[in-house]
Amino acid sequence: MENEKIIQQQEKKALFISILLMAVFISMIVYGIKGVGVDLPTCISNVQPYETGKVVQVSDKEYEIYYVARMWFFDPQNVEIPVGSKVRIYLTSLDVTHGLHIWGTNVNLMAIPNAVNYYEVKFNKEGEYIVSCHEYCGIAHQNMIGKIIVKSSIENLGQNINNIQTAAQVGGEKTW
Ligand SMILES: [Cu+2]
Repeated sequence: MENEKIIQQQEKKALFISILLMAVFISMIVYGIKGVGVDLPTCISNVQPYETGKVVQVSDKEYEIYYVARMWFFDPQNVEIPVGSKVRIYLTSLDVTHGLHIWGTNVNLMAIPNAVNYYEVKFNKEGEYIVSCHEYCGIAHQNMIGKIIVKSSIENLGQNINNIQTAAQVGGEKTW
């Protein structure tokens, strides 16, 4: 009888600790999403697969980069944006499965033919961010390198203005 009581108490303790642990784990997930802004990359269906890469300036510090991955380069290869920009990244592939990782950020997407993957990132620090393929895609896989150059102000951007379309030019349309 005495033994049963002790076992019951120990069971209660174990139950309490496991519930407490569950609460800690769930609150860590909530903190990750709300506090740190951790998000999962998503495959989206409201953007048609496209064949040419482009950079769209939506507003002052808001950009969209439409990446195309193919053997063995990214289009666009180099992109310049002002510091503090919010960038929506769209990615598709024209041939095989590639990957896209932006060094120093948590952007890590797969480039899949006939599908568009999406992630949003904010660049708070100036510098050159390497964009590389992380999915072995053939003989020249290691050449799949691009750059996102984050500059202190928009006046310093040296890129060809023809490569940038404003949202008005695109007409807010996300289909081609
Ligand atoms: Cu590759």
